[in-house]
Amino acid sequence: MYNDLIQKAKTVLDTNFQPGGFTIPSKGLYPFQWKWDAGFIAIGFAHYDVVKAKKEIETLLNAQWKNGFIPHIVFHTESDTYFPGPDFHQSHLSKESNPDYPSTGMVQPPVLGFVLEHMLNVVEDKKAMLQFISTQIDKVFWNHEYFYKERDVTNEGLVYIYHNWESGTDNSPIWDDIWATMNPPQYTFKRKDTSHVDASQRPSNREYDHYLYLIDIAKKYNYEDAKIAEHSPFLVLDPLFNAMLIKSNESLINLYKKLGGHADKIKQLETWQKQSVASFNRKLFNEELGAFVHYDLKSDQQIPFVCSSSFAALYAPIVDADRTEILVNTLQHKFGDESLYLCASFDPSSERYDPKRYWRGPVWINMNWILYLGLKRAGKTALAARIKADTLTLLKRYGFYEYFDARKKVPDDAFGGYGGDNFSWSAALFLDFVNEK
Ligand code: 9WN
Repeated sequence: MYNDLIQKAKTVLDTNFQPGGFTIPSKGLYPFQWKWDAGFIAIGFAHYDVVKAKKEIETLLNAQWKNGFIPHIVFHTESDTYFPGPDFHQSHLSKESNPDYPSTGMVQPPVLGFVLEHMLNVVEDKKAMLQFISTQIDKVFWNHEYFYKERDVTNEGLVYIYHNWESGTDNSPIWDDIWATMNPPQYTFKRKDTSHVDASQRPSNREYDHYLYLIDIAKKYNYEDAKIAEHSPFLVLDPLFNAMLIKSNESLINLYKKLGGHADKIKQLETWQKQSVASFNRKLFNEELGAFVHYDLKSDQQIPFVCSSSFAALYAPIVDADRTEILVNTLQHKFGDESLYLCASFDPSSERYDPKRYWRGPVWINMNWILYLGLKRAGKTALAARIKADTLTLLKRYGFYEYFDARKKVPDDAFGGYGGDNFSWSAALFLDFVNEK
């Protein structure tokens, strides 16, 4: 049924795979290796080219810093089609950075634990994959150790992000109130993204000023975590980021058990996990909204908006039966209107919702994949089936775009595929959806 599209998805991935052994998310727009993209891409490759799948993980982990940090972008090669590049980020300012790999000084959601477990589930030759995992898993464990040591300022088992790009959901309306507390200078720079993508689908220039200013603050303190935590106006507990960490903790425990030994690491992961799960439920649940929300550590209060990140917890061992009902109810009520594809990235009833612009409303395939697996885990098979069907419909209707209009009927029959075309994780996760056993 999907034979043509499967072939196209493989072509997208194979074309985006670079001689250096990593895959770019989209030609021109994103010419380097991104962390959470690499994880989703490796899952796609695991379905038909295990060598590339392993290479993707290896190449990313080679860029790990001395303190276990894994950067959000690794600048393996030079390119002048993206801003801000290595010259702006200057990772060398950090004494912890990896001198062999210029990178950014920020992170992205910790997907690698569950990516390794998912790759193992997908491949035929489990023995060979486990052998590969045994060579990489300690680096992922060490990355979690970094998070718990350096990014858990309140000692609650929840890790903060200091930049919207760390969340992966870059210009979500969630950050608007934080921007309102800042007054960054107006930067003079040449946007590169808007030469690849219509400006109406991307963040505004003023939003970019905020993004760049946060990086400048981090640079001023040579990317030292404690100093960033003290001085950055942006310090947030993100429910997607922390759910990914908890899911990956669970996967690391499962994988270490399969590998045998490693009792000390399993014990450590279980200790982190217990505290993280309890704090996640206590601090990030908003009773009134019936969903998990972001928490602003600077103003010491929740950010009361529902977005697709609010439901990521379903994919991890976080939510009890009662809360699952509440959460699924909110998802259905707020996002489940039949005129919309699941799942808009931001509450469609909010005045901040924008169906075209980046993370302010459109549907993203990686979020749908997380929510799909989460709903399945929660036993909500009908809603899970709907989100999978919607995902496949969108990809068939528009192709492997970066994000999609959630409206089934786009005004004036306009084209609803947005952002970069031939986008790697849309192709990769399509392969995972259609090859599901
Ligand atoms: C900044 C690569 C990345 C994704 C992010 C997505 C977008 C970058 C940008 O592209 O962000 O990291 O320049 O807009 O928001 O989730 O990892 O695909």
